[in-house]
Amino acid sequence: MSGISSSDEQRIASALDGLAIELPSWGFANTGTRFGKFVQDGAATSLEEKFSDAGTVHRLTGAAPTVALHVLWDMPGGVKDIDAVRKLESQHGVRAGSINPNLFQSQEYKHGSVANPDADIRAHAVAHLLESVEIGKALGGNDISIWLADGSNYPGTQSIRRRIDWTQEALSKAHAALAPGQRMLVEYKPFEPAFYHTDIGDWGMALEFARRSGPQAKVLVDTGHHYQAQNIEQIVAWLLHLDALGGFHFNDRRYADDDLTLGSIDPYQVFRIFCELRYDAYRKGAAPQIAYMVDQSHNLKPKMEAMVQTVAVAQEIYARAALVDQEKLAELQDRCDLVAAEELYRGAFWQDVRPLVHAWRKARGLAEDPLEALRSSGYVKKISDERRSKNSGTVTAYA
Ligand code: PSV
Ligand code: MN
Repeated sequence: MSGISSSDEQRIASALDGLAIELPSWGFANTGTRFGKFVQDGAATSLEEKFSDAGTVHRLTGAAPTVALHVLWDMPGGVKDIDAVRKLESQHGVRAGSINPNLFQSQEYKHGSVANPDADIRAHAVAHLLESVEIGKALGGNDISIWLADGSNYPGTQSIRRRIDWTQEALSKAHAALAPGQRMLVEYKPFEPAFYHTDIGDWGMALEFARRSGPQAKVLVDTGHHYQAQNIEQIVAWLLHLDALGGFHFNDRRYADDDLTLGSIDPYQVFRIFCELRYDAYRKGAAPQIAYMVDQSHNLKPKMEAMVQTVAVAQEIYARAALVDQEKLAELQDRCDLVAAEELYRGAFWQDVRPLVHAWRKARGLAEDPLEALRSSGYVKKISDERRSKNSGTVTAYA
């Protein structure tokens, strides 16, 4: 391959060895937009089916060993469902990953969950957070990944300041309940469903909440949760600098929180984010502890294919980022040789590393092309036949 040395190849192989992508259970189910869902015969209709699908993606890619769970959607019985989850883990060869409390769906959360002006509702929300922490503990100290829909739609209708206090109170309580080593990830989002103010609206707010909660709290960056034109890699660089980055929710977008598949619109942005992560590992001599999670909604693409494609894209772009020669880049940056520095950076992005990623898979006994392997496996046909009747008549508007 043009300009790729054997040390580059080794760097790519060890980078890929260290890259694990967590898949969202909800990415296999019938999700869509708020205007409706287009039901797929093979969509997962139960937690068992989600585990089966995630296990299949992992078997095909070797890079997706965990599945993120959303408590209400996947474990409506809370801690009572733990044995069932453990069974599914061993049946399907994938472990439960981050535990996502659901503080946005119930009717009582109309004016917020942990920041609701009603103390009883706040207490109810905190109890759910604490139960989520317990679930995480029981499953092996899994991360708790918190996203709050809390906010308001109209100026003056809610106290931004009091809601800061209430949110902090709840997050501090959740942090105090964590097991040693268990992490709490705080996700931010500037808008939707709240359209005037969101209580955790950006990375500064998430960072401050995390810091005040305690050392096991980190920030989660969902790539879709930014204003247009925001420099996401700079946010990533800052969070890494502060040792405050805990994880990602990967997806792509053209307009807002579109939840499209990773790298489908702007693969260069994914590359720039991965470059910051690679730089951090280079600078510190060890990879940061980051949960690389996917948060996508596949309304039109076939769900299994979309997931396999996402993992493959993540691997390909990560491999390109691993090609950047950090020492050389730093040298060029110090000399302010702008064009040469940019060419080195951009040049890595334009390398076709797919043959090397294929070779990496082959060396590990995996299918060289996991998408092709999925197609020829007959898995999608099988699940479509098995689940068709369960999926018919499930068209409902997306909440
Ligand atoms: C909200 O838009 C979000 O990104 C949060 O992470 C939720 O948990 C997820 O999507 C699924 O609704
Ligand atoms: Mn998210």
